[in-house]
Amino acid sequence: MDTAEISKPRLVSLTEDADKSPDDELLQLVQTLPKEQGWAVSNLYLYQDFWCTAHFLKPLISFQRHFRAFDSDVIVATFPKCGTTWLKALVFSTLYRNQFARKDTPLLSFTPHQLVRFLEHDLYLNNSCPDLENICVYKPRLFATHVPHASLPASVKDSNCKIVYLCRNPMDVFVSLWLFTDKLREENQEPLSLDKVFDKFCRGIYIYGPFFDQVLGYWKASQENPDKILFLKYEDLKEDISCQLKHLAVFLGVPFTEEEEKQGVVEEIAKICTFEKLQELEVNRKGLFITGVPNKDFFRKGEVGDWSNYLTPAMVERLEKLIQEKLDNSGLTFKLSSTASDA
Ligand code: PAP
Repeated sequence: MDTAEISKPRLVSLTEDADKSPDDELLQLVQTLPKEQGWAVSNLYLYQDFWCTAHFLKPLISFQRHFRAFDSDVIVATFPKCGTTWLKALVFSTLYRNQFARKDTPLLSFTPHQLVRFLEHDLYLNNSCPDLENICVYKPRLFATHVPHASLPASVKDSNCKIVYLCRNPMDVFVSLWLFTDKLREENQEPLSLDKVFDKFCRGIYIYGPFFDQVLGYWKASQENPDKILFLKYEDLKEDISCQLKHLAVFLGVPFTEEEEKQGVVEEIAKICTFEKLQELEVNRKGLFITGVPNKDFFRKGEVGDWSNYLTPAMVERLEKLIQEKLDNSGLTFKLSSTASDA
């Protein structure tokens, strides 16, 4: 393999030391991992049973080796395109609501991804031991990750830190992933073939995939330890955000007081975090995310059931079968449209 694959990102130079040669240890590891072509350009490597790019292996391993969780930490965990941006905004606004005037919420000036930073592909990207105490302006510390439960650092699993996990129905996740990834391709590249990427998605080949393994990993862990892991669904947030926000606040140990409820604080937080509100903010319309992706690409449609505008009946049938097969006897169900009941 080419060493550049480890050290250089595909879109922009992410790191000041991107041209430094990577550890031999890492190179050796990558050479032993099963490899598949990714959806856009980068190859994917199967590391600890999930797919990831060579470039993100180094920060991922640093996160796994060096991160020490505090009991007070909160970690937002998601599979990509399950509503990460929304969940970051909601948890940030709920947890820190008494640390700033709501009319001056930092969400007006910073993107949710700047306020709640990813551990493995942001904080540990350029630094194997970032100074998290100083980086985290608000306390308790709040982080984000896409890493599967089984691969989280031991201190996250063994401490009393809390994890808020958000999942979404796989049909909408797939469409969101496909349209997002299609924007990442180089100008001279063909558009991503829906058939090809759909087949890869069904075979679990996407960054952080397989989807079902990750979702079920967090689902089972949340069932075993509901005080530690709160398992939320995008469709439920869409259906009744106030109820879900109250539930979230109780889980985080900062329940809304009667006074706050009377003052409409819950509704205010829900409103500033809506797709429409966040999408129209200048900070989310301009600038680039750390990987070089435009911030605006994190706001596409934000609906339940948009898959029906893209997937063929054969694709729907294949995914429905997969959902049935993978979730059988797990007790986990997904709502596939805003009007349907759970499937
Ligand atoms: P990430 O996991 O790559 O960080 P994530 O935020 O999960 O990104 O993905 C963006 C999706 O969340 C988009 O879904 P769509 O393609 O189906 O439209 C985006 O529109 C949606 N999204 C972003 N912000 C919100 C929000 N405030 N409310 C609801 N959905 C949102």
